Amino acid sequence: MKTRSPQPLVELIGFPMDLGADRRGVDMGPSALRIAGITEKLEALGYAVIDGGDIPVRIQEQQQVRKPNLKYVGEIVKTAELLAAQVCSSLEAGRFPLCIGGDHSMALGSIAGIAEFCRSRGRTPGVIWLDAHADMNTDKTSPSGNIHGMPLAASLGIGSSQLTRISGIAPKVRPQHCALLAARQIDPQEKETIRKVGLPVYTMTDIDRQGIGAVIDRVLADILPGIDYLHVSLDLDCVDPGVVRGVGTPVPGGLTYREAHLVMETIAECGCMASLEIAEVNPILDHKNHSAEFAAEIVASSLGLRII
Ligand SMILES: [Mn+2]
Repeated sequence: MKTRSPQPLVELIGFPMDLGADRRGVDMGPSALRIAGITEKLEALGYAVIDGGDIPVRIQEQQQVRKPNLKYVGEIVKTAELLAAQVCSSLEAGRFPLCIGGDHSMALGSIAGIAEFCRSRGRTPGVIWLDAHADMNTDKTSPSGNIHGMPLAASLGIGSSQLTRISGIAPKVRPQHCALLAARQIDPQEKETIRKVGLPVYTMTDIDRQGIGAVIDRVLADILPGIDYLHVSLDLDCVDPGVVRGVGTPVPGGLTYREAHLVMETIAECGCMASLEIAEVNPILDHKNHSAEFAAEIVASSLGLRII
């Protein structure tokens, strides 16, 4: 794939969504990231940044759960379509969409927008998914019915058509063009689905054994030749809760501070990332906005911040 232009205009798009998760507070993520100075950090790197504001999401108190196996599906699909349209038009304008969440159901919309953009230009999208979980559940397998555990499956065309058909494209991306990194909590039925579709997964065990540098180099070497477009979807819970505790669903044994930065620095060096999203920042579980500040630094690393 070709590398993107060196300094595209970055468009921030907030997705203040917590309907996809049981634990509340991630709807404040976009605000926490703005307060953490995400715009200023990117401007310091020489980027021009525009803030596209937040996608309007109705609060939980205004709604009811009608489908317990797909909680709040109506509002999540509606807002995902709005996000998809904004991401697609941002890409059409030559910008770099930076989606800030919000729970990880955000990826239903961001990847839908990317798929729409790629389809109209005959391009092949690929996704690097950094997450403690696999997000490969469906309405049939999810123990909770929480949609933030389903967006990777849905993007691959697996699960309820309500989720897979967002923006009218299914599948949006192929398993061989994706990689899941830093996983350490995968449900038994998700494991079956992963094996069935052949999704490449690099668990924390793989990262411990091979080293994060070798793993990210291999992921890029494997997927870049087959794609024209790279999206990175980062669930902040990929990082160890000892480093960031303000995340939606913390799981011990995650990436260290430096491992997380090295992944993003390596992605920056390849100059191949065309869009990025940061999900599951939860200020309620945090202390003095530390986790959003970490997330903002991670974004800066992925867009070229270097130590020297
Ligand atoms: Mn996730």
